[in-house]
Amino acid sequence: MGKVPALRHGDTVITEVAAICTYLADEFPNAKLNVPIGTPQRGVYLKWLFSGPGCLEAAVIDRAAPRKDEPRRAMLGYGDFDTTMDVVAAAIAKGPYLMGEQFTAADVVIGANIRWGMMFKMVPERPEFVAYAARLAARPAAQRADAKD
Ligand SMILES: N[C@@H](CCC(=O)N[C@@H](CS)C(=O)NCC(=O)O)C(=O)O
Repeated sequence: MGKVPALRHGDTVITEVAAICTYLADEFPNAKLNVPIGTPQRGVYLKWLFSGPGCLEAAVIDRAAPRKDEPRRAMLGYGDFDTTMDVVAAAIAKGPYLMGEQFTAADVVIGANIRWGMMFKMVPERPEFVAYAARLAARPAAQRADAKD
């Protein structure tokens, strides 16, 4: 499918941002980017990982490239754009990260979407989003990644 990004780890090739991030977080638990099986909050963590591509990305892309016919709300996995933004904004307003004090792979997925979306004026520059993107960008690992990019 020509997918970007794609990760090769040994003989395994993984595509889909959320799958890549979930895989790396589980494969390298010492980095503490996952919420392990058996932790009650893992359900919330998985919810955010799946809602990155399932809701946030879909809402943003639909807004940027509108459909010819307005789909019925119930047909969209994300409901509507404004609700999707409100839900993410409320979650990160509690902060500093989606899972509270722990920075996880879910922040990599959702945070990249928010940052990229604001960069291209596809996500509104709400104060919660601007502050969250700044928190993520200030992380040393993000700065190392940006320097390589
Ligand atoms: N939903 C994608 C987001 C990344 C994405 O949109 N990738 C685009 C390129 S930026 C892609 O691979 N498109 C397929 C193509 O260009 O053929 C994922 O989770 O990997």
